[in-house]
Amino acid sequence: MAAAFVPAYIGLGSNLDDPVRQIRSALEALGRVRHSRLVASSALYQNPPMGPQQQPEFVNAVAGVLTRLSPEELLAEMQSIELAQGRRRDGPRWGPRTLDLDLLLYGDRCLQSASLTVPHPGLADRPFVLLPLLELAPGLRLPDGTLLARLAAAAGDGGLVRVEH
Ligand code: A4P
Ligand code: MG
Repeated sequence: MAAAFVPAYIGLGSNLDDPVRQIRSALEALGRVRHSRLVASSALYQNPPMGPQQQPEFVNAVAGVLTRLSPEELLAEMQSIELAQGRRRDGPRWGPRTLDLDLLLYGDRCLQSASLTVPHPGLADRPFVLLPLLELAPGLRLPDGTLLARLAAAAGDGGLVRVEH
């Protein structure tokens, strides 16, 4: 466990079994992760699927946490939330899922192991990650110094529509 709280950002995505409910219940579960605090969550955004097109639209959001867990410990907590919400890992790549939780950023750390790549490799070009992240952290820079706002402007709006509640 880390000696101090580290800010981390988590991407949430769902396109099965009432995606809005899946995202809301995942946010609640993230609020209960040990040695961690959920400090911010973006709006929910509906948007077309990246990858195979013959699947339902996704709902995506981003959460900000402060955590004393290591990146691997935090990933394990995220995976148990996915499992608790009926996530199965036997579908096609980029196929439909009840819940996908991706560790986008863990402080300024760059990690590459068999189980974890941080920053998340898809972060830089996915509007459904960049726009909710920008909402939470407009001045954020990635560990390599790139300004998030610059990536978001380059990626475009990705057809994101804010889910009203
Ligand atoms: N892993 C490595 N790094 C990370 C990280 N930073 N965060 C490993 C989370 N996991 C990480 O993940 C496979 C393995 O990646 C994990 O066991 C972990 O050790 P997974 O969640 O089982 O697989 P996946 O999510 O199906 O694969 P992948 O390639 O991560 O899919 P993506 O990139 O998440 O894409 N369209 C829209 N509009 N919105 C979406 O959210 N999502 C996907 C899935 C496709 N199309 C989408 C969306
Ligand atoms: Mg994933």
